[in-house]
Amino acid sequence: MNRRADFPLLAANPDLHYLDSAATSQKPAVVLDALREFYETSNANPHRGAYELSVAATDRYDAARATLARFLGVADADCLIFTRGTTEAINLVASAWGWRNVGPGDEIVVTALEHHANFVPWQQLAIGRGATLRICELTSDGHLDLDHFRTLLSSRTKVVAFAHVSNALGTINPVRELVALARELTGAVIVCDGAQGVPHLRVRYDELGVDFYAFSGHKMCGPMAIGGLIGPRWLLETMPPYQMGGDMIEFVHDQTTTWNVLPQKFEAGTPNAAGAVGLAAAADYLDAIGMDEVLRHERELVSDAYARLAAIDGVILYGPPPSERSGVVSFTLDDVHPHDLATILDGDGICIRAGNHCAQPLMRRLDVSATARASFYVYNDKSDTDALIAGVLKAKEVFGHAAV
Ligand code: 7TS
Repeated sequence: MNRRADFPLLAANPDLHYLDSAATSQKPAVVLDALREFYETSNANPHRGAYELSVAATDRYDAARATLARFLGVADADCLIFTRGTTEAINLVASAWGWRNVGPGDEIVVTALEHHANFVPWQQLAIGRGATLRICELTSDGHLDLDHFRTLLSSRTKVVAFAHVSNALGTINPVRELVALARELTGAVIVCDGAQGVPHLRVRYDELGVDFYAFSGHKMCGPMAIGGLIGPRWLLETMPPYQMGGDMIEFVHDQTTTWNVLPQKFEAGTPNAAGAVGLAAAADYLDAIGMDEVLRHERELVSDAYARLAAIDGVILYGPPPSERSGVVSFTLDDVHPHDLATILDGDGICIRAGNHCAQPLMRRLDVSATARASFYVYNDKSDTDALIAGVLKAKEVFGHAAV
């Protein structure tokens, strides 16, 4: 089905082939309308005023949280904290929980396919607290090596952090298996980076078994600078606030302060209420398509792209087979630098990502400095793949290699 017409930027640029949705998705009109409608009808600072308009803003913000909680299978909506996105959500856990609970001799387990947002906060926590960072390696086809993962886990493990889906390879990690191993062998807090999970898979937080789950709105058709952290109430209640200021306090005495209840304890300052309302509209949009259909559509496109790229002499593809990944395909072409390839493609209106995808530890393991990455979403169709393949063949010619 062609959903391109739902997205004003794409509808206005019929020749544009947007294949960088893993970086950020385009936004449907229903999301842009929701943002505008919030500011036109309900704009006031939530939680601050006793007047009707402020109550309306608060209601809209709370309703957005309830919508997201439903969409993500979170029974206790107060345990869904709005953040700027995945990066802030993971930093919140590493700071508020990590710095109190991780110490010398403890271990933190991460994986080699993490985005820096789920790697550097843990690495720096380990350095700062005298703990050890342990890194789960990958199999040759871009899956986590579960045998290695098992060997890293022990009673010393305080945190186990992994992505739901890899942004660079599209690998879908076996979350329940990872959780089962971590629960069996450690007493660790389990953190899942869902930045590439929520946009592409049907996520039921309450069934995943992880403790913390982080996500970003802008990769799931929502606005930028809104996303969230989901966590268990008992853990969130024992954690100190991450930031201090308005809204997150109960009483401020001269020398001490007590904290507000969840979720406000972790939402200091004026919230991005319009963003939350826009994000709820995005969740409703995806829900109407159905997340199973989203993944089916992406798989169809990525399978076709994978097969056609594989048929081009000089293309190397990275990661698991298409049936085991989300809508991402990472590749290199001969000795053409991925940035040069992206520039050639850009000349024909084809937007792909080139670089290390904020996953330098992964690039080292793949033994490349960068890859080209095309990522598909609900608005892409076969014409985008046709353009991609034509662009890659053209780049081969431009850089002096005979096209197949
Ligand atoms: N984790 C993963 C798996 C991601 O893909 C990203 C962003 C983040 C965390 C950070 O999300 P943010 O919304 O807080 O920035 N990934 C990408 C990408 O692949 N290209 O640009 C951003």
